[in-house]
Amino acid sequence: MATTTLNVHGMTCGGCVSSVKRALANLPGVRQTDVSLEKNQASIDYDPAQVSSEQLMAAIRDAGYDVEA
Ligand SMILES: [Cu+2]
Repeated sequence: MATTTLNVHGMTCGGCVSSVKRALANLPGVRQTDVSLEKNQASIDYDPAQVSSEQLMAAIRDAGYDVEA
C-alpha cells in the first residue's frame, strides 16, 4: 500500500470534492481518499500493484480538475 498527496486545482465546493472522491473510488486499488477543499489536496491510499499515480492523476483530470504531484 502506498500513500500519495496530490495538489488539485479548480475545486470550488463540496460537490467538487465529491466528484474527485468518486473519480478516484472508481479506480481499482484505491483504498481510501481524503480530499481537502481548503488545502486543495487529495491524499490517496492505493495499491501500486493495481493502479499507478499517473492513473490517479488522469482520473482527476478526467473529472475536470487540474492536478500536480
Ligand atoms: Cu464544486
